[in-house]
Amino acid sequence: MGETGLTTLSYVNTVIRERPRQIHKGQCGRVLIVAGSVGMAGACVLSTGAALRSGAGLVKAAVPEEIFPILQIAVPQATCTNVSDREFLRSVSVHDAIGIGPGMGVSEKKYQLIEEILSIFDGPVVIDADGITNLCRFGKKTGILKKKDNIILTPHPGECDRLLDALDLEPVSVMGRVEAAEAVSDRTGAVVLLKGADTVVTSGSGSTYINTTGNPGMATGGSGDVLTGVITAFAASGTAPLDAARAGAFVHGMAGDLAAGIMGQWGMTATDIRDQLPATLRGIV
Ligand code: NPW
Ligand code: AMP
Ligand code: MG
Repeated sequence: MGETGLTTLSYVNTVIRERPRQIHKGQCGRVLIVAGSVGMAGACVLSTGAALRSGAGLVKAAVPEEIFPILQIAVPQATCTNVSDREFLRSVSVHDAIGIGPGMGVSEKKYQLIEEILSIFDGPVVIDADGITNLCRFGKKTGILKKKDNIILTPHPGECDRLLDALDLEPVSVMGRVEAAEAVSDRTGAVVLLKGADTVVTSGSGSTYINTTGNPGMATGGSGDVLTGVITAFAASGTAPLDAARAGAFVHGMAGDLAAGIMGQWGMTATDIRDQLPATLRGIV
């Protein structure tokens, strides 16, 4: 284990900057969110909404057609495309960053979709939740797990255990949080964000940072789906993967702290975290 640093407000101030006066929406980041399924449309609503609330200029959700109406009503600013339509794959490369996984479901077909997107797209890709589970369950041991630039993996400890198992490593409880995150990063080449109190963000041993925001009120369903949207938006704006993950964890945690201040840790939900993103960013920029 190398030295670890902290992610603080003064660092995030250097990453999230004032917008140039002449900027237009096409220059603020084109985000694609591949998430949601019947029964988990909410995960996509949260990621997509969070990306919009984190400065993304244009956001598209790739979802099953059955849940278009939910998305279009809950997030009217986003467009929808049918994730099962192969035509959709042709538009993948116009995006600046892609977020894959929240509530997408776990199946061989979903795994193949992820592989296909990764083979087409060289920009930053945030892989979370079912995206990680698909890679672990259906990817060959050397599969995802083959080194590719620009990948950000955002596991919670349960998902991290799946990654560690796929890599023939011990679970988080044995390795320790920092060591586990660093090991996954070293082996995959990805930036790894291990969620929880004191979120760890690392691009491998020697470049590891502990987040300083957030609270136990964030232990609520959908909280991580919001984080996917935040990090994808930051990456789409041109922020490098390690910085996007560190700033994303900080901003998400700070929005959680604002939400807890208003709603309390017991009653706050993921939508409260999403809804505090604008005030959080207003306080930073
Ligand atoms: P246990 O049993 O709790 O101790 P899963 P998921 C273990 C979507 N969602 N935090 C845990 O252990 C997500 O985006 C949709 C969490 C259990 O064995 C995913 O796509 C919502 N778990 C999908 O649901 C809102 C921890 O890991 C396993 C842990 C499934 O995601 C909710 C849980 O992992 C949700 O976001 C930790 N600190 N440590 C929606 N409204 O549409 C250990 N575990 O099975 O991948 O379940 O995280 O709920
Ligand atoms: P997920 O499990 O994917 O929904 O993600 C949960 C999100 O809430 C992550 O960003 C975690 O870091 C955050 N979170 C969960 N529990 C805590 C906690 N006790 N303290 C701080 N942040 C937390
Ligand atoms: Mg999650």
